Amino acid sequence: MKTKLFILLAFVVSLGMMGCESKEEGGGGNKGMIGSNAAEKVYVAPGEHDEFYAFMSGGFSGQLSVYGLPSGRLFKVIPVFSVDGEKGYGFNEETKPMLETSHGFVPWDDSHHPELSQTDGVPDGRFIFINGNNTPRIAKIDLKSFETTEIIEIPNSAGNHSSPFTTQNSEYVVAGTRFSIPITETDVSIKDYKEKFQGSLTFVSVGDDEHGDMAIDFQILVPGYDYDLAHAGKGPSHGWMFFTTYNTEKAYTMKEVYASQNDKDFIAAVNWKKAQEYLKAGKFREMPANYLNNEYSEKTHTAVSKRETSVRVLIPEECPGLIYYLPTPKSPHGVDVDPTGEYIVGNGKLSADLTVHSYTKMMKAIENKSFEKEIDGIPVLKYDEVVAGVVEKPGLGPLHTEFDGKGYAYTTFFISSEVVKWKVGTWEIVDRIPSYYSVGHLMIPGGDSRKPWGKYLVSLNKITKDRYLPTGPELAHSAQLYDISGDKMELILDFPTIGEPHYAQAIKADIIKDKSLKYYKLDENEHAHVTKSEAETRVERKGNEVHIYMTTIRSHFAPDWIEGIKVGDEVYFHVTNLEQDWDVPHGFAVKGAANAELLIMPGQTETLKWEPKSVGVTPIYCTDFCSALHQEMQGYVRVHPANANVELSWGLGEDDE
Ligand code: K7E
Ligand code: CUA
Repeated sequence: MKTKLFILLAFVVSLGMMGCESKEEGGGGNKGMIGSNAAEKVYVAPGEHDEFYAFMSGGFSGQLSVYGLPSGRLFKVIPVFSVDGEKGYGFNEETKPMLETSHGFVPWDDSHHPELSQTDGVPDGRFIFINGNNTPRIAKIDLKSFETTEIIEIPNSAGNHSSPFTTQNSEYVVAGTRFSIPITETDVSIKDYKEKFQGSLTFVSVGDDEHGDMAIDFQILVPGYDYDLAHAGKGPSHGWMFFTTYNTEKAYTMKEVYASQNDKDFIAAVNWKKAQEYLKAGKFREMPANYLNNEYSEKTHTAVSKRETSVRVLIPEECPGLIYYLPTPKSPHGVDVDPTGEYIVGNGKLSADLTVHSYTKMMKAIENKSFEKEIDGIPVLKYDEVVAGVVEKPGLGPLHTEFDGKGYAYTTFFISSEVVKWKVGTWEIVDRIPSYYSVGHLMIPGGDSRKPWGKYLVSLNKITKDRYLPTGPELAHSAQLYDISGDKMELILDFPTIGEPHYAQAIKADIIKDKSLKYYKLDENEHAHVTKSEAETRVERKGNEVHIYMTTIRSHFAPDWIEGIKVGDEVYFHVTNLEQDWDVPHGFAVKGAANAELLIMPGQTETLKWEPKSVGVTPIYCTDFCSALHQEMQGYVRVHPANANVELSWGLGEDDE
């Protein structure tokens, strides 16, 4: 039986892969020949689990999605920066504060880089972080509940792109601004870019307990370039953080031309341990700032926004040894540090070659003061003194590199649409394979850590074209899974993704799955409006506010009928799910409410706000099929005229009495 299924699957998969010819340029002539055992390699039998969790950024969806590898099955979309009607995120009263910023409620963002927390340079399965690119933020998702539990805004930043890459023990996650902006003086002409615009590199500390609280420890004010990506040093280079820059030309207009003039831009190397010494010595400036730190408590099931009013800022000129620039050819995009911590790869988008710097040489150059010049107190190291080697003519448009832990690196090439495998140290190219089409990031499970699980590689592609059944002008973005366990890379699976998956991370499933939360304990629920039993259910009026303390259990709401609400009232349904069992959420929806549903996990309390506009009877019901009598899980609310003189009344089950 099993073999037959494999053969059938192999046939179906290979048909899918080879069935259509691309009419597009840049597709790479090879249609992705599939080895006969590809289906077997990605087949996870019904009821069996995947070997890895993969976390893919949602890009312009603002969310984070969870997949299994090697199957490519989608498990969950975790709402992070964007409201999500499916889960009530950003719609219920409890999670609204998560999306508050200094600009007010921002219901969307553009999220690029998921990054797992690490211990000793290895993903530890505690948290995953992700950046908000548009309104600069970093979010933290707890990998016990798979829920977003904290979002911190980044002040003095615009376009939080080089983020949230972690240090080896998640001492910090970082945020480098992709847009430079006027910082010390804010109301200036755009034409004064060269003189008045500045960049900032932010170091956000992460608590080492189960909460992992984020706080901005310090920022560094840097020249007004575009800070694109980052990666931390590890092993010997632990204590350093590397950021790429482009637009060292400081152009403010027609950047596609004017920001591509210089032969070399820089990788900024920040010695954050030195920064900590300067902080201790008081060599920082306290700068006024305005940003929010939003935290969701899994005890109160409620998020709270805290406003912060200052940041500690370090100025390179006042802090020698804090930061250096490594010249790196042509607008480097990704900066990737190999598992040994020795090699720093600069993926020069517009360069013919791939440049690799040496940490050892960098340290020597610093010791010998081999500086080319200094920019705003930042020494520029001599290129020849820091470069370890170049991978010659590997492809066109290098963007990102990951590692397999066996001495090989894999780099994506957007323009030539391929993944190229090369040997770290000798810089020779050993294999290349097309991607369909125009690959951006790639991801090897643990591939930016000290210990990659070098078995699979996922390419995250920008253009899908003919790979799937057409769905009108908009096509799902696409991921492709390659087996990299042998000498040759082998394409074994295509699967669609949600939004635009820029970067992704993956971790061995064993590290997370047994810690995964099954339900919230009702007796530990500290929500301000919790109702712990049906006996406590009630409806209270405070002026024109009506608070409904409601519970759910298979298969009814308590109460399930309410009268005495009036037009003009502000009604709050505080619904507690009394279930104490895995996978029994209840939904809650109100006809015509200018709101989403609630989706309440077992043991949790959530609140839906409703402002009834007209007189009459309004149905309420459970949206999540929870039992054979789910369809009976419904009720009514009666709304009276604004001037009616009626008392509140409610009930459950008195038909029988
Ligand atoms: Cu290369 Cu935003 Cu990381 Cu997209 S970024 S590809
Ligand atoms: Cu509760 Cu359906």
